[in-house]
Amino acid sequence: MADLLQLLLRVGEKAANVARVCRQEAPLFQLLVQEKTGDDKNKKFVQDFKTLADVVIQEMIRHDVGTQFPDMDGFIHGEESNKFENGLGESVTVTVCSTEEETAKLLATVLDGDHTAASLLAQAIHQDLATIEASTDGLTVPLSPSELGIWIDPIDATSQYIEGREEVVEEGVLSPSGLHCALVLIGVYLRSTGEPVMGVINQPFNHKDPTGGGWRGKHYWGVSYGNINVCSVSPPNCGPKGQQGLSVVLSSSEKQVVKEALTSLCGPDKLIYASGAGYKILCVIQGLSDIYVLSEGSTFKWDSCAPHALLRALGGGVVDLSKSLQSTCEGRDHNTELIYNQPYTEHKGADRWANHGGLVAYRDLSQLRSIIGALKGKL
Ligand code: 2IP
Ligand code: CA
Repeated sequence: MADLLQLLLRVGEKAANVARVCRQEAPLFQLLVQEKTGDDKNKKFVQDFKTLADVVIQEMIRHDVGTQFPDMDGFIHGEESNKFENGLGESVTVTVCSTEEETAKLLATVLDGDHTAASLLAQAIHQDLATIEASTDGLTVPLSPSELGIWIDPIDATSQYIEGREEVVEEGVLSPSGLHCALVLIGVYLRSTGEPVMGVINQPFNHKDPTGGGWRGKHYWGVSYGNINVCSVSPPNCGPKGQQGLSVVLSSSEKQVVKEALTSLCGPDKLIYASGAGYKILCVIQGLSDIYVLSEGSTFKWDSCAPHALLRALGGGVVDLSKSLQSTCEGRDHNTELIYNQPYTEHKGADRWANHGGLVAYRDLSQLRSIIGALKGKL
């Protein structure tokens, strides 16, 4: 597991590099921000470039993990399908090839022959990165790759990534929108039970290099299995809090009835709105907010798996909101925690992997109970 964690940290950093390169290199940036529709759309160009950037990152992670851990092949899932169809009805499967040149050639076919853009992307994909500094020494977890599966969100909060607003983010303060909300999320779950056991989060746009060297990223990781709970983020030292002190982070599109119930519980000024499902859970992990509540089924397994593992390592978790509202269990109800190995078979496509019941991300069980109590009978 320590080997797998090291590899995921490295591929997370490579993914962040690809995300940064797409914004830094003019030929790629132009493709990223242009939305071609109708007559403007070149029929040889597949879908949009942002989808291609997502797929390229996802396939790179799949390739690198599958090469080092062949037992995980077939259990590495992501948000995007790697099969593209262009406006001419031609189908192209985007994969990472064994050499940079071959990958560039394949990418050029979906970039309508733009060899400059294809080469820049291929270069970032095939870059060999040094080992990432992480105090994983002595970390042994009795799990083998053949017991594990992976969920990848190549770039969460894509809209913030495309819009690209550069906020000056103060350390330790939740900042609602901007490039820093875009995250690479890689979560590992146990195939048998579906519980999240390891997570790597890379924030490609954490801060700007003060010497003018462009954006610098930051990574976070956690492992939670049995008695082993290790997280790169120290548990926030919040001290005991009354209900009036609880802060809740929400999607700006959250329902009015939820906002009202939570305002009654926590008091005014305690509801904060932020972009990105992954970023909101990261805010709970870092103690920038106590709880994240989402009443809609608008997130997916790839959004929650990685940050869920970090929260578990800190003693918290992520529960299904609608199951929690029905539960009569007094203590921790393990049946309400989100799991990652079972699709909703009555749904189709990506919706099979949605967190349909909504979710609540928490660090402290008593705070979760207060929130569930406040929402009971309201939804
Ligand atoms: C999105 C993204 C959105 C989020 C949505 C996710 O993933 O994180 O920001 O909505 O749930 O599925 P909101 O910001 O309202 O919480 P992606 O950007 O990868 O599509
Ligand atoms: Ca997402």
